[in-house]
Amino acid sequence: MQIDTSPLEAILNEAHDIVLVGHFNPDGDALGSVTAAYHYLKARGKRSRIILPSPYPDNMSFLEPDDPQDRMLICENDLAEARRLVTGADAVICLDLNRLARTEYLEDDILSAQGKKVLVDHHIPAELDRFDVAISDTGVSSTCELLFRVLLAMPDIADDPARLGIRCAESLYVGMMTDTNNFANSVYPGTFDMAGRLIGIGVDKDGLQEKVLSCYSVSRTRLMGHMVKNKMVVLPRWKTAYMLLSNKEKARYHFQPGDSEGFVNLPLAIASVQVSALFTENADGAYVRVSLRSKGRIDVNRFANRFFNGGGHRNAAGGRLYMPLSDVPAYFEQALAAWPDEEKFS
Ligand SMILES: [Mn+2]
Repeated sequence: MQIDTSPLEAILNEAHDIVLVGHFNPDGDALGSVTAAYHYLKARGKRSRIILPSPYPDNMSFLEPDDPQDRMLICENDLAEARRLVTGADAVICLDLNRLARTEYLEDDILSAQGKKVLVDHHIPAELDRFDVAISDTGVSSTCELLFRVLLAMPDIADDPARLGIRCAESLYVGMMTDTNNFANSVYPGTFDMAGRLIGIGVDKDGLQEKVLSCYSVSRTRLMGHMVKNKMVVLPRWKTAYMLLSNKEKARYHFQPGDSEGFVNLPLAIASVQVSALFTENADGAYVRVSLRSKGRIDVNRFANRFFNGGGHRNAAGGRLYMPLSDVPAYFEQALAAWPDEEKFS
């Protein structure tokens, strides 16, 4: 993969204050990519601030920049400050999102900001024309893998991963590891190449795995058991399984952000299940979060697009439903029945 980084290089050369923006409900790839970019820019002598729409899972706090002044800013804690930073930035770099609406609060602010707009993302392209520079590739595991390629192509790194520094390298590894579900999905030859090169410069693979993937509470593990045993509905006719997670259950199991990470993958361990869905009531009850996973050529991106106000990738997508959780099963079964065959396979 050859990436022409000269337009990005030109923007970075001119910019002094930069903001790095991730998506709502930030996951490992969002956090990995914004923090990796932060460390790279810092080493280049640039000031940057990370802005996230909503809080991140506790187990990712080790990715926080060391400098207290540079701590990640959460819109839900201080939206006015987030807007001020976006407005005043010389460059706004969005990572791991394909639509500005995924920033939840900042779409209009980013659009009207004076600074240059940059996108680095691996979702199906949607709004490339809204950016001055858009680096978008779906043929990678994660935004972190794409960012790794971009950084290696920058003149100051010159294809030498050792020049990234260990914090940057760790962040990149975390995003790739979490988005691939620890090398289980969306893995390309380049993904292993990246992993090998990062481990080669000292990234502690086992340590990161333990910190990020083996980090849950007792109650989270019990909630997972409850979901599989009591909530999973299998629809043999559609080779599909789904689970509903209500706010009541979240309270009962002391739910923390990130606790339902991975739940949607569990039914895919069943041989006869090709599609899995998790429907989670949002904390304020305003909508239901939809997570979809599929095996092989079944395309849940277009399914999410048509029926669930969302999108993503072929085998992993998400969206929202604006209806009570209790109405979801009937809607979901209707959607499965109405899913056109020509959109089902890609
Ligand atoms: Mn991602």
